[in-house]
Amino acid sequence: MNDVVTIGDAMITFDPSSTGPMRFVDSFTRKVGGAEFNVAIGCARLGLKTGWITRLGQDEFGRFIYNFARGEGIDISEVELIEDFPTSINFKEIHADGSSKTFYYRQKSPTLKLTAESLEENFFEQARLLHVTGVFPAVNDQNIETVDRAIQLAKKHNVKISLDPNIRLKLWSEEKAKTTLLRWMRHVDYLLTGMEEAELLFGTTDLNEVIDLAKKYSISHLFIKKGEEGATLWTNSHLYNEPARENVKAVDTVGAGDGFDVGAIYGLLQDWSPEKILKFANVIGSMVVEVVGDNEGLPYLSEALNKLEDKKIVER
Ligand code: KDG
Repeated sequence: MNDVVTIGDAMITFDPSSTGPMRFVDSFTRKVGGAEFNVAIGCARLGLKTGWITRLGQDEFGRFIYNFARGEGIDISEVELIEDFPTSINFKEIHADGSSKTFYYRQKSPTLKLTAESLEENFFEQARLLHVTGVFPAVNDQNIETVDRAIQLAKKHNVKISLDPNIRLKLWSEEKAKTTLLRWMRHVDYLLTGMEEAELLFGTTDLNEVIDLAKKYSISHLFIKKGEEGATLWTNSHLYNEPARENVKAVDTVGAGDGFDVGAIYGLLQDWSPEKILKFANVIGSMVVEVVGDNEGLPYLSEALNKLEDKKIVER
């Protein structure tokens, strides 16, 4: 039985050896990435039983990701390697302030071989939470149908649903992102979004209006991620605000939102107080930006709890 189930398109991520425009970078390090995959890695590191549904190419990169996921202790029973479909890749450009650009090579993604019909109902039956984001459905239209079915199965088995809009306008249009994600909104229990994405979806940056819409969709927990300014959580008619962790030196901001989601999911599944959930989510997001790579900064539970409690650790 898995606590968390997610579904996504993973990539080999090439991290640049130097900052600045990618055309001047002459070497890269091979890592792995993918928004939903990052969340799976983070949840597994915290000790949650985590299942991941995907298709990878039957190639060297696909085998590397498969073994990586297995090494992290993720349930890969719903991962298959597909012949003649290359594993997706992306190259990152990182700037001196930690911000970045991404260049995708993920057409003819192996997830084209993952259909709604191929989802195993028993994978959802005993899960506690299904995490979906806007990246997987943006990769190809068929993935939208697959998420439709995943949501249907989750609802059938009373599995909570978390959604991170993760809107990638290099992959789909604003209009399509909006129509698709809003169609799923009434099934969402936990919405984890930035204000920019909320504006694209709901047409407003007024927090009260966003809360009213969340109520309309029966969202029980609305998280607003604000990066260096911390985060806000609206739940049970209350609004909670937590500042970001202090003295964080960001070297690579990619994956920070996924880290936040991991902390929020963990806290929600432990039934923690809203304040503690927010703080933990902020802490994990901040740990991700302190390390180069989309998921290398995702902590093990003891590391995250030490940071949460601000414990001084003897390192040598
Ligand atoms: O959230 C981090 C992801 O953006 C990264 O790992 C790669 O999935 C990815 C994407 O689509 O950009």
